[in-house]
Amino acid sequence: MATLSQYQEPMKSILVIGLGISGYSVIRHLARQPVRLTVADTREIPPYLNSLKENYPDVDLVTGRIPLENLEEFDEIVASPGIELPASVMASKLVGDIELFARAVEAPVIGITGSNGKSTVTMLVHDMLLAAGQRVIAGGNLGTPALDLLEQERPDFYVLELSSFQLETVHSLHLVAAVILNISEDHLDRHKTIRAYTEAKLRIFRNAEQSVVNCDDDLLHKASLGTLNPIGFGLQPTDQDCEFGILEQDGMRILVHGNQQLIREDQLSIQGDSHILNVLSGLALVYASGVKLDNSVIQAAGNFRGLPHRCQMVGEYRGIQWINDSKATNPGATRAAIMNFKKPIILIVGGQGKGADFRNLGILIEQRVRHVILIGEDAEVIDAALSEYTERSNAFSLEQAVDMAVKLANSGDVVLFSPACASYDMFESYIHRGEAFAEIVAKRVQS
Ligand code: UMA
Ligand code: ADP
Repeated sequence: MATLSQYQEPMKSILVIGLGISGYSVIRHLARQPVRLTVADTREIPPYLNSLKENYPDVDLVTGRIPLENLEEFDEIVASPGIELPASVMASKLVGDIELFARAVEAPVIGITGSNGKSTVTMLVHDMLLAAGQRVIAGGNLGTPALDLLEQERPDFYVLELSSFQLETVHSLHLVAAVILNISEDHLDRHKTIRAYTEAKLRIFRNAEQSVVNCDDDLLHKASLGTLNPIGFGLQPTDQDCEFGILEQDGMRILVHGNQQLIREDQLSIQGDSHILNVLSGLALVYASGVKLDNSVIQAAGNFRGLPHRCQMVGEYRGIQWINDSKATNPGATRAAIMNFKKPIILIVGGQGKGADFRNLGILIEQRVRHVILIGEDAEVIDAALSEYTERSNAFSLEQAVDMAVKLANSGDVVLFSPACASYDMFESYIHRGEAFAEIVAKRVQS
């Protein structure tokens, strides 16, 4: 007679690619299920190697390479966002941590993507929901990996920052509200074309109950017209398409929802167009999630002081403002940063350009920037792209760049460190880079 075990499905075999923070969160999540796990990483000593050996000795491990030759053996492949896989890896079997999160999550999820402002809006929405008395957990591409969030007590809302890499492998994410804040060139070394990059981002709207749409961006506006229940936001008067917008009164901008005035620009803790847009999108997301925009929510929006390394003032000496915008890892963020200041700018820029076209910054730089100081691996590429515009100098190090800026800046100027590039050529991360800048400014400028 056949036993029950003879009729049981064979154990699923899953390959996890990447043993960084998200790969390890995937292992932790899957290890609770009856599956056979293998993890592979191209690095000989990936970051979570010791934790894996200590806590999950049964997981098969391949280091120094990905076993591309026997992918057929696996029922599913869970790839970390940072790894670029050859096209030969079967798309039907390929997922990422966000897909696993989507299958397991039991509370409403708000999703936020875009080229710039994701982390800021994620934390802003988190603060606004908290002020509304909701239990809320935020993470994803920012801070705690999505799957680790599921280990905490179930909240009223999850707020997820989602990158294009994470969205590429998502199939069943069902968001209560979703936004693409903006699109500008980024990660073209991986996505190859802006179209492929945009398509990855647009996946956030699949199955979203409400889409929050940037009306100032024609491409995004058109692309999201077919989505469910779009709610528009933009730096423009409100109308049917653009529910969250701006009313100008006596030279002052007021953020409005339809005809309802919510908050004046001078009541926000951060000034500048990009922040107004971030607040409008945040308000639209909270509203789209079914939470009332009462006074406590509006106050939380006004009190939000921003995150470190995003247009953060790190000193003001002899009438010169020193701004750390190390998180500007693409030209779009640097464009927004330049636009935020009305004063003459000395711009420190450069690092790893990720294949971006810096010529698009040329005209704005010509109009607003007095001098450009170039640093990092792609300094020459940026120098060539800006050759028709504004004076430029090369610095060998960030210290030298700051010293040059000290000599160039006059009272009333802004020295803006907004690299428009990734940091990995000279630093461990954008955080390390921003801290280095702040320290150098404190040492060399204050003294
Ligand atoms: N890597 C290898 N071999 C491998 C696997 C990875 O060399 O086999 C390299 C990658 O090329 C990359 C690095 O290791 O340079 C990290 O990749 P990863 O996928 O292991 O990354 P994690 O450490 O797990 O972090 C990832 C996100 N990183 C990326 O998408 C590159 C983190 O976003 C995210 O916070 C974390 O998961 C938790 O979800 C960081 C990021 O830079 C902040 N994101 C990009 C951005 O915001 O622009 C998309
Ligand atoms: P992300 O998570 O998308 O990288 P962050 O909130 O960390 O976004 O900000 C990254 C960079 O983008 C910073 O330089 C910041 O000053 C800039 N930024 C913030 N909001 C916007 C916006 N709405 N548009 C363009 N740039 C922005």
